[in-house]
Amino acid sequence: MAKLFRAAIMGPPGSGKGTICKRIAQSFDLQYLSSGHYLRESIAANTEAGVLVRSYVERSMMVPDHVMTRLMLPRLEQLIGQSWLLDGFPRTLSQARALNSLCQLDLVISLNIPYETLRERLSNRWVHAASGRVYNMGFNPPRGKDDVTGEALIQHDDDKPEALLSRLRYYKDVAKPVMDLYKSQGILHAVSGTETDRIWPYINSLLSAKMHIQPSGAFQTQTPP
Ligand code: G5P
Ligand code: MG
Repeated sequence: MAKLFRAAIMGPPGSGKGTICKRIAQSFDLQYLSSGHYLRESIAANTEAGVLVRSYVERSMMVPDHVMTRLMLPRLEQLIGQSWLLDGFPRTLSQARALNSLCQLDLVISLNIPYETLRERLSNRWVHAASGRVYNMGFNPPRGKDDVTGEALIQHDDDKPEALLSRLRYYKDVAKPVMDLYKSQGILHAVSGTETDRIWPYINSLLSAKMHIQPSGAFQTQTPP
């Protein structure tokens, strides 16, 4: 049986976590768990927890740690014996410690994307409110409205430059101790760049080396010499 492999991707809003995770999941056949996806699922279910979650997510604020760990850890417990990849969790030291008490990660990738790039991307970002599907008018444009439902897309107020700057400052402060923890464990790899397509070959090689396998799937061949 192949060795288990557990990884997480960290990065500020708009850094490309979701885009890269989808490529990794497809190429390396890993289970992919996105904190944002589960939060939106709980909002859609309109449970008591979902109503609480909505009040944070709508203002692009961090959801409290105890809510996050209660949402994520049971899902990971169900994946005992499987390899997986986390998108957007853990984001705080408290979340990282809770995760550590369940299992040890093999690799953490931190996306280091310049502010100007994030600003430009997020100002081009349109979202299908009900599902959370994200489009970028330049990089992955919709075919008019939402590709799946045909419903209208919206733009978040929090993606405006002033709000974005304070969100990014906050992200840095909170992420620093998490990155220090993973650095001390020798599993942190920081990747810098302005384009996902250029970052991807590096991440692809990193994962191939760490997992001792050749990737399969749609994103195998990239950047000819
Ligand atoms: P989410 O859903 O995790 P964010 O804000 O962290 O939300 P987001 O927006 O999902 O992050 P991303 O996944 O890092 O961004 O990036 P992406 O969606 O792949 O790419 C961003 C945009 O850029 C897309 O339009 C994409 O097409 C485009 N793009 C990608 N690459 C390129 C490129 O090379 N070029 C160009 N031009 N475009 C590109 O979390 C939502 C909320 O839930 C809460 C928080 O409130 C959060 O705001 N939350 C938590 N709270 C506490 N603890 C946690 N662990 C939490 N997790 C989530
Ligand atoms: Mg995302």
